[in-house]
Amino acid sequence: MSERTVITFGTFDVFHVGHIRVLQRAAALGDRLVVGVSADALNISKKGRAPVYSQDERMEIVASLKVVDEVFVEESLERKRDYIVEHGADVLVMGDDWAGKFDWVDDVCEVVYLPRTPSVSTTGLIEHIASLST
Ligand code: C2G
Repeated sequence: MSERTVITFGTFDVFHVGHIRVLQRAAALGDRLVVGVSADALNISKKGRAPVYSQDERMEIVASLKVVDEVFVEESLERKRDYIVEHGADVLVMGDDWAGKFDWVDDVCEVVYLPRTPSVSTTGLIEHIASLST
């Protein structure tokens, strides 16, 4: 039987336990996990601010994880189908904060939304850290 490739996407800024858990659960759905790490420019256009960690740092962190086989830069949300085809992915995994948003790629692969880990977020961590200095 051929290898089953899983693909997922994310910013993974200020890396935390919610990030590793979604990557572990994604990896468990196949034999090989490919991760698209969103570009700094994509974040600025999407969230109106640059990530705390640069795209090179975020790529380095994600690439170092034992559940991750390959990383690449995600330049645009609209190119999702191209990335899936280029990397030969059989399944797209996204957290359920994106539920339904990427169903339009279901002609090229299976689409799975996994529940987010409760009570942890990059925004919450940034606010917490900022509050320590006031
Ligand atoms: N996540 C999670 N639990 C949390 C926080 C995040 O499971 N408590 C998951 C998200 O659902 C996502 C992944 O971790 O699957 C990365 O989250 P973000 O870095 O917030 O990614 P985002 O900015 O939503 O970028 O193409 C889509 C984008 O690149 C996704």
